[in-house]
Amino acid sequence: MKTYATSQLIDGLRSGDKRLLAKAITLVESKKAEHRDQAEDLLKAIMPFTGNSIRIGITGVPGAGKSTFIENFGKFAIANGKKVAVLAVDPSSSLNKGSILGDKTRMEELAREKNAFIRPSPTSGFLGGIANATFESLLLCEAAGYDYILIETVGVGQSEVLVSDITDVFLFLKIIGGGDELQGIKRGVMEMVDLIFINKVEEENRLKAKNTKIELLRALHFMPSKEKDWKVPVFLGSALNNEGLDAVYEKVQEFIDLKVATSSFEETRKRQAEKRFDYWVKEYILQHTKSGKEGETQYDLHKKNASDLKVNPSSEAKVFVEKLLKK
Ligand SMILES: Nc1nc2c(ncn2[C@@H]2O[C@H](COP(=O)(O)OP(=O)(O)OP(=O)(O)O)[C@@H](O)[C@H]2O)c(=O)[nH]1
Ligand SMILES: [Mg+2]
Repeated sequence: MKTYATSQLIDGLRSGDKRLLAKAITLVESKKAEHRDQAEDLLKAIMPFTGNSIRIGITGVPGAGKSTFIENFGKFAIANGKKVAVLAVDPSSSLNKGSILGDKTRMEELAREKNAFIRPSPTSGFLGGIANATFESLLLCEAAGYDYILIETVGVGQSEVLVSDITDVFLFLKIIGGGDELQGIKRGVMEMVDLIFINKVEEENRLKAKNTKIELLRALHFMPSKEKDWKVPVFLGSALNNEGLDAVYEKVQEFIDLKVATSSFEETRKRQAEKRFDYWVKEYILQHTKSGKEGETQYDLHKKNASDLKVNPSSEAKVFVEKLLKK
């Protein structure tokens, strides 16, 4: 990786250079010790310019139409004078180490917009998970002046870092007949969701979609509300035909206004920052214990003990950490 001076990255992203914004993201994504110092310098320097975007997580089963939705929603926001960044997380790319060609091509029109920035990232491989550095990437996009950060991810399953841990709005894209269990509608999603958009509603399935909406509203009625004074709305529309996205756009603003008015906006961001702090504490402790020749040897040795199945992994981890932190 070609190295850039921190000041060069800051000036670049602040002045709207998308190539340098991309370089900055690559830097914060790196776990290499030699990159971490610079990454932290960079994040420290841009901190005053962060926090001003609306962060939206968009989830749905593969093929639900997330990328199509983001493309048209993004274009709508841009037409309203906003700048839009997209962080698309592709679970498969961590397997083949590739980037998400599919998403890139599907968001072609948005990618051509001057006021749009699209960044595909690999995930840690978990459904609903986001890449380890998605939060830090989001901060860089904010410092670069983007008003909306749209994060695309599949499902909401178990993961170390969930998209709802770093966003203000959680939007669930549902398709009819996809199997509710499969779509995580029974649990998980319903507890986290702020807005639901039933996608691919066209003439032939409109009636079915309306019934699905009634069922969803009924189910939501029995859920404890995540946000005081907020009833999760269910929209019908078509991302492909650009139908219903303007209503979502307005509703997102209404939701943000409500959260700001009740202080829940700031409170949520504070709780999220605490979680992020804990994430990095663990990460840096792991890196610290593994650093240096002795650390590396000890790490490999104790990990091997665990993999031999003779000792239990948690006890072995405790022995390893205590030994190294005492040194
Ligand atoms: N008929 C119809 N097709 C749509 C609609 N929205 C998306 N599609 C199509 O559904 C397919 C999948 O759309 P994507 O936007 O790639 O879906 P995705 O959720 O991003 O998929 P993954 O990234 O693979 O999880 C594409 O062929 C889209 O053209 C819609 O409103 N109506
Ligand atoms: Mg997609």
